[in-house]
Amino acid sequence: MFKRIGTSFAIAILVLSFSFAVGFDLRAEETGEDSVMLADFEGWPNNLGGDIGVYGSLEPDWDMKETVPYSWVYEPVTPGYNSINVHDGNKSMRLVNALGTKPNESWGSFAMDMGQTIDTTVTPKKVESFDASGFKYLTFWYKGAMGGEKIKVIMRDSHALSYMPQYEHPLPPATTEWEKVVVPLAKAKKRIDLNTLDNVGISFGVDLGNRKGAIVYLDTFMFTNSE
Ligand SMILES: [Ca+2]
Repeated sequence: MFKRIGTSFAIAILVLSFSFAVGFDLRAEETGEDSVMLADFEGWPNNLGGDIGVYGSLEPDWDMKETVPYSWVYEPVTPGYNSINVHDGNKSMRLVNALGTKPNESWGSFAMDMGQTIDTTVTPKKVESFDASGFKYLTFWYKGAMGGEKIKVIMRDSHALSYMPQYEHPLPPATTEWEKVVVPLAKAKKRIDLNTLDNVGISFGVDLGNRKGAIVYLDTFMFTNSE
């Protein structure tokens, strides 16, 4: 009798522990405590619901899109598509310098809002800020078409008075392989308010030493606690 009760009790404890384990796993995944996807470019707009945009020398000439490479989501319907230019899933982001509507602009940038647009009547436009203070790193992958392409990570918070980046993080020149970038947010924290992050982007223009027609691919932007 005692033995049977003991066994049932042990099984009950086992089942209970198992449910707890599963419960905790699900919760971690649902809330994304360890990492949050900012942009995988598989859906629209970005994974946080914010707009994406390309400006300056990166602005595409859509009339030429069948024959001239352009800055935008790189996907199976893109002319000349090759899956080696995608790191995860079927889509990445392609940046093309100075082949669009502003070939002589000295700067070019790609920008991602951290949340939905709230007010477009002010400058910079107001968006739903993202609290990145619980994460140690911003990580993503990049790959050049030729190698040697130069990019910089740029960030802006809700206190910014203009669209000029408040924090810039230079990177080694791209190679023709996919390279992982790990930006330590502790460094950014000295210049921007991570509690109300509004925009994360990439600078990729002539001003960084890029030639006309330089191409770089980006994929899988995440906020994470592990490198
Ligand atoms: Ca992707």
